[in-house]
Amino acid sequence: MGGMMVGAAGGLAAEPDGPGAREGLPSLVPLPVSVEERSGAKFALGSDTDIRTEAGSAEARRVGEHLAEILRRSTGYPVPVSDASPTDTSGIQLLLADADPVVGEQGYQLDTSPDGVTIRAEHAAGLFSGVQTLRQLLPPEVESATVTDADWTVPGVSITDYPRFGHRSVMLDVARHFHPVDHVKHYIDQAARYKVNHLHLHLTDDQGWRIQIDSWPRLTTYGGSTQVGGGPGGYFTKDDYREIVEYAADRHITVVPEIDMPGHTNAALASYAELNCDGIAPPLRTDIEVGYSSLCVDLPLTYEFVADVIREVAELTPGPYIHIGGDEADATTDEDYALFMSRVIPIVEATGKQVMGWHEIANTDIPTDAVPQFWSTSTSHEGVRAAAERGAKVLMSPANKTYLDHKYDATTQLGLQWAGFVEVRDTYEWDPGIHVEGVSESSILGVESPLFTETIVTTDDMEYMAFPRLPSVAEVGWTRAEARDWDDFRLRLAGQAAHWEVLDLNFYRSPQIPWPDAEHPPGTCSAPAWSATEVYLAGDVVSHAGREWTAKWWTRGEQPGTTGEWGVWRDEGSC
Ligand code: TNX
Repeated sequence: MGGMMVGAAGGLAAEPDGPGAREGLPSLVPLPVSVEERSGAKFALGSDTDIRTEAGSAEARRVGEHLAEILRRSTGYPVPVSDASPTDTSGIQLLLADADPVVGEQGYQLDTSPDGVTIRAEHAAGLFSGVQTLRQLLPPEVESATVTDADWTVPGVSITDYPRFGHRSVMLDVARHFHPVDHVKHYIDQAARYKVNHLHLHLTDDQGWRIQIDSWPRLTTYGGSTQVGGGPGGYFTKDDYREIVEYAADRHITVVPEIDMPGHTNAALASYAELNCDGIAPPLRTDIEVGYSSLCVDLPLTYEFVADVIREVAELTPGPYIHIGGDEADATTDEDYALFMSRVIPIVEATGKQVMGWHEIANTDIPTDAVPQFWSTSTSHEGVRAAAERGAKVLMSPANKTYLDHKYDATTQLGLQWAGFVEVRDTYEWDPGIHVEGVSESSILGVESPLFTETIVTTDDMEYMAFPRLPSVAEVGWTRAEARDWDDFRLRLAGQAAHWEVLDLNFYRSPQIPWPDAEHPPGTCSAPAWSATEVYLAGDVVSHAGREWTAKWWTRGEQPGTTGEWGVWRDEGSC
């Protein structure tokens, strides 16, 4: 059965394996630790394929049901799910025994044989990750919402895989524009595909309060009644919120709720006059200014308010973290900010939860189990460095690398740009383990890509900003730095597009990625591929990103398609 090691290229160059086989291995994102191709071990799903899950494990069964649902929807096969038995090893097996211990808490092994696919892990989280890999190994039609005809073959592979960082997160701001439960579930589905395992919900901000708090009902009935631009806003009832938490948990995603304070609190201050130092409620705000609001640090009622809110939010939170914001508190003096945090952090800890906060919290005396979230565009921060030195873990979301609300380039209609443009390559080429001075790999909890929503209204907007950057940051969080290579990644990312087409995702067709062209499948360009190090003269023709380009004058290192109308390369169309 001679295995062939597939390196960072993820098997793109593998040989076709008999008539009707799809060429090579499908591209995988995030790139697994090791993928060995096993020609002759491919498995064809059929109407008799079943799923067998570790006997006695309700969690493994849930993962099996999740996979069955996807397969039934697209293949139309019945795909029954039952207990695994040692005597029948055919079909799709999801097992919690005999995994190589190297896979750890979240990793898995996936092996195909002509009789089936076996995924082994130590925990259900690993099985779930293995199932996401299996989805990418199947033809893109597996994502179809209706029964489709396709060659339901899984290529012969042996994969061992586990993440670099245990905490891989996305953030969604439901405060600037309210995003109802359906939008959130949709986002969870997209994130889960790329092995993201946390969802940070930015639940409160100046423009709206989005989570029901029984002891302070006007926070939502009044404070949730509008949003950026003046639309009707909205909020999650506790039942809505529980529904999100459960939906996420079914996809092995833990929800981290954020109550942003002491700044970003205009909606709360507008809802309750008595929370203001002067006793006067400000009007609701629908603009996107930041840094003007602050809870009243000297007021005893402020801490009763915080304790009530945190208690009710903690009750809704099975996960270990509560995020207390703490960013951009420009209307709070440094002394007041430190005093506020010294009183609020113990309130959170009294509920048994761990504190997360934007990195400004590290300017105060935070406990070592509090997690500062680094969002700066700079690569040094004294407070964060000192917290890490004392043993704190840091969550990495540098704005110029991970902010999904930022414009890709000058032509992007949506988004902000205070941290500069954030193209796909920017989100890929950085290393969380060495990004911040004095904060080493062992101090990094993980990586997050935040989606602030000042300009983001619809699910189409969300998709456009998140794809393809969300999968890129997801790979930064999952795959070891030594195994990551931009030239390889862009090809694998291009390979994801076929799945996104089936899902009807509104993704941004970055000129940095060689997207497949349905009429001109990749590989039919005859001109030599553009190379960043080659010197080209006027008239030279290259192929790049599935298109042909002619140089207008001498050039080196300037990528075709990135410099617009006045660039050196003339676009001759797709090839
Ligand atoms: C800064 S990042 C903010 C948010 C904005 C975002 C827009 C951070 C911790 N605070 O209030 O929505 O920029 O990119």
